[in-house]
Amino acid sequence: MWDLLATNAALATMARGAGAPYGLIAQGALGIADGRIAWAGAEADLPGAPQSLAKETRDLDGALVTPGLIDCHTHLIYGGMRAQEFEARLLGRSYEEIARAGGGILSTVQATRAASEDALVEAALPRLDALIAEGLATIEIKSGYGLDVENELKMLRAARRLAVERNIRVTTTLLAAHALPPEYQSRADDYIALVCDEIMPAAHQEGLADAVDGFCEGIGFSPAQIERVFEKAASLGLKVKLHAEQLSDLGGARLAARHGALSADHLEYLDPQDAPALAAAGTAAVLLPGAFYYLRETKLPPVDALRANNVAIALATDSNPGSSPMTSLLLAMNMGCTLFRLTPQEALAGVTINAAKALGLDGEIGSVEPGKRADLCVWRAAHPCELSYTIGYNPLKKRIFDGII
Ligand code: DI6
Ligand code: FE
Repeated sequence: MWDLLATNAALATMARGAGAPYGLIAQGALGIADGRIAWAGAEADLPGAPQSLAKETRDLDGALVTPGLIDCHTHLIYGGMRAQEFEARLLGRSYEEIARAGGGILSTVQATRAASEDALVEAALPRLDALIAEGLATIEIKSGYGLDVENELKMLRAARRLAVERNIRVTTTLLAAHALPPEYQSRADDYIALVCDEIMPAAHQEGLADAVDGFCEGIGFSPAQIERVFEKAASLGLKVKLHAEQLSDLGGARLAARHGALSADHLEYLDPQDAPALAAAGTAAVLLPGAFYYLRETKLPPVDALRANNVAIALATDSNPGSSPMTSLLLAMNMGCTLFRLTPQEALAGVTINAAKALGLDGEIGSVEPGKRADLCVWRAAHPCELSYTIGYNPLKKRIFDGII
């Protein structure tokens, strides 16, 4: 006996290999038991009379049901904000210029170090609530504004606590190799040693890091330095991912693929010839149109090459105080379509099944299929392309997390 049977739904299952676009089942039904999807298919194929199958049945009145949304790349935990930097950029200074002058990421590092764990949680909750209001079920949250043992761990603990404060799944990523902390100026290799010898082992020992990330960039770390981070992560059994080719092409995506990374993220400056390496490694491409938009980038990620090589394309907010102060996955979907020319189907896959793949969780979440967690959204929409179509309109009717409405 299932806990719940929902009938009369338009199911956008987003199941891989489904024949119909979006894996759409027009007159669909869905059984939920023990927080998981027990059955999903055409109502006509239900294995019995509805009342005999579940303790409770609900008629969804033809509403659209999708997987719960997944934001697979965020920096949601941080102290302070950077509205003045936004203003400075409008007065003519560039993002890189500000970063090199000790502003940018480093100003957030200062504010994050000064904040208590409680304060970080309090500051992040309103941002998280904005995402949840649009159907978020799972969020990846990175450290990277602490840049020492104590503060990186503080950020990761704050991230984990969000899953206690709200009904969501949180995955955490150690991004200690995000920027060079001021006390290590001109000693980048020594800082990488600290990351490898102290920060990463400490985070791992406390079970605070589900993965390890780095910023491979002129204003970040070199491929050789990132490689040291990746090698250490592998020795601890931690998965890796990389901020690659955001502002220039240092070959980060190739490096990520060589290390079997879960994802390579940003990728505006990706050489199209590197797409096959991502595909062969099963490394997802995470596109972040919010940062592209906010930095007024003009170089487009090579979407055609990613598509042609069947690289899984995910979309995320990159929610952070500097380059993407955005807390809307629906807006990321719209921007993915308007700016990167993704189709609405690719955009929805980008925040469901492919985002799950980017987190290594596509066996558990990301599609409406038997066995997966019952994370679902019920929308005031007749067709899934509507989710990418509007700007600033929220059609969410109900959110189901782990089987609970
Ligand atoms: N790339 C980004 O877009 C964020 N981090 C990164 O490596 C920006 C972080 C910030 O500006 O605070
Ligand atoms: Fe980022």
